[in-house]
Amino acid sequence: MKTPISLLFIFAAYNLSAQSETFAKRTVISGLNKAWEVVYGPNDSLWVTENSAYLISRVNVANGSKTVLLDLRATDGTINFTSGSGQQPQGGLMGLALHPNLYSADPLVRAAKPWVYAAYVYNRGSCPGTNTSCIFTTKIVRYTYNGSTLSSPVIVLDNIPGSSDHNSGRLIIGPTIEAGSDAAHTQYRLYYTVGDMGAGQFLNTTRTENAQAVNVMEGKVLRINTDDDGDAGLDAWVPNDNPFYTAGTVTPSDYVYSIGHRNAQGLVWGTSGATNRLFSSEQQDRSDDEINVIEPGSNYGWDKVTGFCEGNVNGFKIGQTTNPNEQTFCSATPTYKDPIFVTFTEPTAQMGALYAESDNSLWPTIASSSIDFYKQNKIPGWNESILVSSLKQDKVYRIKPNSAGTGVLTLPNGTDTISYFRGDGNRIRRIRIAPSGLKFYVARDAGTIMEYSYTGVTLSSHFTDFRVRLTGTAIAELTWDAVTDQYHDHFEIERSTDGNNYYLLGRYDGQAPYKFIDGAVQPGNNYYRIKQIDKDGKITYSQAVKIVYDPSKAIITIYPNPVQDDLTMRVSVLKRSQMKITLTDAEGKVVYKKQNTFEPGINNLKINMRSITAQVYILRITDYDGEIIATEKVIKL
Ligand SMILES: [Ca+2]
Ligand SMILES: [Ca+2]
Ligand SMILES: [Ca+2]
Repeated sequence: MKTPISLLFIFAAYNLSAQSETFAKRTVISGLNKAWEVVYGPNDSLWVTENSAYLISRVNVANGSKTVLLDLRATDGTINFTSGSGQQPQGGLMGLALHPNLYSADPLVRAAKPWVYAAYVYNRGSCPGTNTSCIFTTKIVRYTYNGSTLSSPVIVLDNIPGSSDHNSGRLIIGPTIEAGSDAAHTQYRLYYTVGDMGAGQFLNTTRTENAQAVNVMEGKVLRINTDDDGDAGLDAWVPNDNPFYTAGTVTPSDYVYSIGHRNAQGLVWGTSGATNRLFSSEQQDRSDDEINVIEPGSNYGWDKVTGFCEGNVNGFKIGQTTNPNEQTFCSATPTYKDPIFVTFTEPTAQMGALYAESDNSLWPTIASSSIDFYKQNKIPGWNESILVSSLKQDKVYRIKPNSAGTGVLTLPNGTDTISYFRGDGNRIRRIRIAPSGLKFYVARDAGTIMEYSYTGVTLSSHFTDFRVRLTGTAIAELTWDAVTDQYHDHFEIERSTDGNNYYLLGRYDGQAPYKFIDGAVQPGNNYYRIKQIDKDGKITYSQAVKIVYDPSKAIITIYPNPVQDDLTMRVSVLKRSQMKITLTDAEGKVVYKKQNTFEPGINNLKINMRSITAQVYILRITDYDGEIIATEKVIKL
């Protein structure tokens, strides 16, 4: 029976063709006791968890030197097992997340929330029956980072079920401060994956499958507070807007964000189109490894559905379901959500042969171990891609979700997947993208972390930002940022009053900073765009920016910029006007929002920027009807 399966697999793998981009590689560090999580930390460091050694360390990217920040086996006596064979649960020390404040250049911001979160299996409990693995327990703990050690453990969530298999264990923090009923409930949230404990297979053949049981944490994505929200008891760490939250005694379902997961070891937020989405990579059984878009309250199907809800496993045991009918379950379950992608699948006609194949290396799965999101205009074609690492195939796969988050796009090789970073040892545990978008870190179970540096051509001329603001009567100032290469010749500035027919306003031949003044802004709608022209005539357009010029409305100036303390907006209006001011970071996260009424004449409005992280922000001022009056790039020092 091996032959047909392995032939099928080779055929499927052939479609996942290899890369054309080039990379230089080096080993950052070796000799690790299996790096499980790798986080790109402040000051070009990699923060690493070693799963059976229970060490949390900081690795200097440049020279590979390792500083142990916490040795859990030495400090936590509740870890009651060794790393020896038959003792160590799957994973062990797993997820790690750094509070966003730790990335701030402002020491006061860092000192306010110097927190690091780790998830680990700590208790080996009863081992019922000879054919059942031990029941372990997992917890999520918050530590305080003082620059050289992690101390002051605070238990965020305890009594998460653990197993010898399928603990999942990925821990991340959402990209935005998430709203709550008051200041204490408004904070960043943790997202954590718990697997199905391997129920129904190998040592856990008789373990109950709980992925569909809302009030058991197994087979779930959990959502948890990063800080005490002031509620009594355990509720201090439960976000009150979780989809299954009920006030009163805290139960496991209060933490649950989504259900029906088998083993989601990858979890990442990414912006595709204009929407922040939570993507997961999930290991399925004999085929159908999934990429999902995780939404609150949704059901991802395990152990009633695997891969798409098309019936390919109908009649074949999945999890503890001996005779599944995928379509029957999906039509009876309105919260069910299909994956956006499966790496390999098999039709029903091949399932019998696949189930007869005992060598799991021949199953058409990749055993996805992690996922990261590429949001950079650096490597041509890569912006808004997902990278997925695999334990089985010694590869990192790139796929590109569509902007609606419902499926994936076709890549330049004509298929949905391109693979990278092959040939340096098997079992890739983690892929991490550096903030530069040009370096990639790959942790392998062999104990190494490799760095792959992109050596190809980076995107030629492209626009990274374009802003327009009214600076006086019928006067608009246009400023833009663009990356240009040796083929760049000049820019042309165009304007339209209908967003369709553009007219040339002028030409810019100089160097950065790029700036153009339009001294004849039209009353009503004005659309602007910048055209970049190469020496050979090749053209790239910026996005269009629309402003509305109503001479009766407002003239706005903003200073100082860059700003350290207070940003002053000087707003001159002819009549009483209500405006909305928002400040967003590069990822679209709103860090400041205010509605203000301006009185006729000159108004000064100050925004206190002291506690805001040092980076580039976009300030938008819109009028009561939502029309943009001005957008401005603000640099916080
Ligand atoms: Ca709460
Ligand atoms: Ca699924
Ligand atoms: Ca299916």
